[in-house]
Amino acid sequence: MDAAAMESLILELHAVEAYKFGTFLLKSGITSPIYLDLRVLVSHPRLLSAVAALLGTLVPATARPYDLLCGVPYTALPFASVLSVATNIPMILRRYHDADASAGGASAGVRTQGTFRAGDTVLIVEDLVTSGASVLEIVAPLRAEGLLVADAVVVVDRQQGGRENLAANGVTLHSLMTLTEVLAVLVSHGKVTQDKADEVKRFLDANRTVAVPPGTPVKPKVARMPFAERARLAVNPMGRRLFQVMEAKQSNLCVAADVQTTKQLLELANKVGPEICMLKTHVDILSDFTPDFGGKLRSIAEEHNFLIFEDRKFADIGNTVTMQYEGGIFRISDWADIVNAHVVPGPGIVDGLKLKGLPKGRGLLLLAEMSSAGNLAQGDYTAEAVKFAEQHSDFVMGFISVNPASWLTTPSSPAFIHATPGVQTVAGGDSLGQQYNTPCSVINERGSDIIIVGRGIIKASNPAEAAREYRIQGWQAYQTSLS
Ligand code: S5P
Repeated sequence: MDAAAMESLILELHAVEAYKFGTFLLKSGITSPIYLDLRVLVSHPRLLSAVAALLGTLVPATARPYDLLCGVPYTALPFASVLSVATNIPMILRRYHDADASAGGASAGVRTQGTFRAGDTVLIVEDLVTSGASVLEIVAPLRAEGLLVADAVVVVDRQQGGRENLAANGVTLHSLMTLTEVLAVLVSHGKVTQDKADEVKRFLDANRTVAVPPGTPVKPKVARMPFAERARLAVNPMGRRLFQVMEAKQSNLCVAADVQTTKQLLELANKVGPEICMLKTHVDILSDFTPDFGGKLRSIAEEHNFLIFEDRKFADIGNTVTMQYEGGIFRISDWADIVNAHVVPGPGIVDGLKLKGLPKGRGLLLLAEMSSAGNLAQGDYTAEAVKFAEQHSDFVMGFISVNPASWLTTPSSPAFIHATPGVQTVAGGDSLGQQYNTPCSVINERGSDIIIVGRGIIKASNPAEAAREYRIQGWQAYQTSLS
């Protein structure tokens, strides 16, 4: 917007009393000598539609195309609606508080309304930004649903840290005007006195960085190194390869293929293959296992470039597990790139598995934690699993973890990978003790690397599509958490 257009817009907003001078307590908790009330625009449709159109020019769709608009409730909803109608870009609606979602009515419980798909890009529309907290409150749940949010447009940037807080969370702020620009125009047109303007300036100088209030979903708790760098740190070759596959396919999704027959499993592997870095099997569930199963699965894995993880959960003494790993009907070590083990028997279990697995270039995940309610893998037990891994980093590539952020302390930890089961798009559980967290929480808050999803994908009406959505959510969460 050029200077003349901005000047006339500022004067028009002044004429409808959008700028108020006095003493005001802002949502961010600070007392301000100026208050911007853009709600008044609903009484001035022509001006409202002019402002909405200008907001639409801030991020030209040609520069950064977006699929959807989302207004921050409530003041910005009319701006977003008018812009949506004018541009034919659909909107989505977020409720103001989660509590609103539990109110009765047909849409009770629905958090984001409107039609959208994971991977759609969303432009956030807001009236003004102080700390940026209101925008971040909307961005976090949208991202948790797999939507991509990179830009927010606002009428006024109050220049109090919002731009920086948003940038720290991967959102670029685009504003029609700043508070400084508003003051300059109003003073030059004699609409406010120089004294008043100076008071506002002093206030701005004293409140340049308004902190985001506690509890606002902000930067992920976990800052991490890119998988590509961690591939170089990994000691176990299969661990290195997994990091590389994840980077190449932009996928940190592992599907738990808990189906009953080899036919179903191979079909599923073909369907979800393009989306995953790893396929997890429970081969002892299959009712029709035949010795050619491993070869068939390996050729699908090669075609789609994923690794095979047999979730055998070995738990016996070293000598026994060597036989369980190599022999029997399943001959797991012949076809599974990765297996896992409990640490309850002591380090001998790792020695035993390593004896058979290492010469074949395989890798081992240790169960440091479990997802089921009331499980005993915690505290000292988890710490022991870390010690075992460090002592055998040539074979142990990482962990089955649930909340590694709470126990990751050792310097070697970036070399190890964390895979977390108990993942669905909605937190909750099943009737047998399974506990679910969302992809965003698993990666960003709990500090894991890989989401393991079973029923969330295999019971979906379209598992390939569901896998795509989980992959996007998991990968987006990873990207947000890059340091
Ligand atoms: O602690 C654990 C460890 C594992 S490997 N909790 C788990 O749920 N798993 C496995 O992850 C479990 O055996 C199943 O194959 C998968 C979770 O499946 P879902 O259907 O609950 O997603």
